[in-house]
Amino acid sequence: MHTLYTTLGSGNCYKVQLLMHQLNIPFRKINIDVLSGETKSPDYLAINPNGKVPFLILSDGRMLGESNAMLLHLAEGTEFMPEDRFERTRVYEWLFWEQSSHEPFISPARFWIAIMPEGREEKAEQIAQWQERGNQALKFMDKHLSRHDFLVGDRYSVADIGLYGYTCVAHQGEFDMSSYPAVSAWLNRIEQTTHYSPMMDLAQAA
Ligand SMILES: N[C@@H](CCC(=O)N[C@@H](CS)C(=O)NCC(=O)O)C(=O)O
Repeated sequence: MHTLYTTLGSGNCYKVQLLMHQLNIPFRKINIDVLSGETKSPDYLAINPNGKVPFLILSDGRMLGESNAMLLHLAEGTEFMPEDRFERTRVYEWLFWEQSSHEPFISPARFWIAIMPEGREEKAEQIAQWQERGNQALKFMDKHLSRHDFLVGDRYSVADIGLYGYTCVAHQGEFDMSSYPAVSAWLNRIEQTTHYSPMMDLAQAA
């Protein structure tokens, strides 16, 4: 069985759990307390020297960091990964974009507003910058999704799961989702897919 090191409330951890849940892949979940610094503890660094979650140990003992690398590995050969070469490349394109132009802005804005609000005042200037860049990302997604039901090939794929991880909690970073009707409709569409489960349900599952 695979083992996933994860933490509560992380979109990066959630996306991997959601894919495994939807693929019905059994896995052992080990919760790491990021807020108390457990990712930087000697015990955890001995497992993952990069000191981050999620971290996946495959059933054969091989290890993987980076949520989107995990998504690509787990989706290979399933209905979540297109067979067509160009569509596969489009999946990579969205997942690379998520880590460069979406998650780095939406995730910290949400973190300092909803998860660590005691730091909000001190971070106010940065939060405003993250919100500006996050809004650019949501606008870009909205334009694409106003013409397509899903991100790649008009069918649900691992690209949607990768982007869903933090888009579904963007409102917690005070992103006004009513400004993004196509993104909101896409979130609803994902929530209707087979074996979909919300972030907190999967976080609390054994
Ligand atoms: N690019 C990485 C980001 C991983 C990441 O930043 N994880 C955060 C939680 S979402 C973390 O481990 N933070 C704790 C730390 O940096 O010590 C991925 O997609 O997996």
